[in-house]
Amino acid sequence: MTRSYDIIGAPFNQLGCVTTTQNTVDGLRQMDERTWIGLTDWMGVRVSRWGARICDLGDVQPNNKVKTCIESAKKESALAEYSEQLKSKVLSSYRSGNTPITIGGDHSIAVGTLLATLEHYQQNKNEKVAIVWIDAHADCNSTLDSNLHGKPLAMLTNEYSHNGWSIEPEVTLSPDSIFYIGVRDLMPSEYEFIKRTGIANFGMTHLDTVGIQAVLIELMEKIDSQFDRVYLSFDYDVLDGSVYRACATPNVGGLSAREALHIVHTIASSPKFVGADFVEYMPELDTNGVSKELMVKLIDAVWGFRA
Ligand SMILES: [Mn+2]
Repeated sequence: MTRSYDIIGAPFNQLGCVTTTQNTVDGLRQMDERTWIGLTDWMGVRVSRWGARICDLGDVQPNNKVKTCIESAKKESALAEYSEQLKSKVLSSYRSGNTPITIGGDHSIAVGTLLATLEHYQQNKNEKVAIVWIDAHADCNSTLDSNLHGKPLAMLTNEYSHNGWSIEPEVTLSPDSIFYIGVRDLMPSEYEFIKRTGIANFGMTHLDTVGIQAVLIELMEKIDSQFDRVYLSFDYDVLDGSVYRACATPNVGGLSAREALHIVHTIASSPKFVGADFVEYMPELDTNGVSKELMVKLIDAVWGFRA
């Protein structure tokens, strides 16, 4: 099967602990004086020389309602509205038979991409979707404090119930469909939630002990035997923060570039793979362009290329 990939920009960076109105997706697309690489140029090479089928659909810009909600500090309402916008773009990619790759934005944009994924596969086709969440953080904080980019999995599993937030039962994410890789910085409510629900957590200690290949074999066996589809959500901060610091919350002791490329390539090679997010990368914090080069390589790994 030759896949057709859609790139969808989600430059929504208002719900993290560092906000920006700069277009973080364009920062990744464009080549600049620091590096020889930019996503647009690289995509052009894959399409023209390698026959890849990739189309950049442009950005889902927050509409005026989202902006008004942000200005009046109605963050849950802003996210609900932006998620509707992003969801319809991702759904149309699925309906065209394509594989959407959404580039954020902070991790709150995964609410929109996953609502589309759960509506298309879980609600409409009654298929079970595994969500592989590659992140330094568990992003299932259900308390009212701190920022919404640390809560998308609480919001999608209906564990978060503040300021009118709720999810329809048909598209609620089941905790047993979540697989963490690289999580190493939990909040108490997250620790309790993971313990209570038994979410699979391939943390760094486990990775240190058995190695990345053993983790991937175990993960892919579970997906092959228990799920119909797999979706990948990649948070830049899962990478080792001693090198990769172009985000709001760099975290030392994470994945190496090789490990991250191996994980992304393996999951995206599965016939059950349906789509991916890449979030939290902030080009303006990328002082030497190394992170940008890795981000482009990671997306290239989704397209099936790996060196
Ligand atoms: Mn995250």
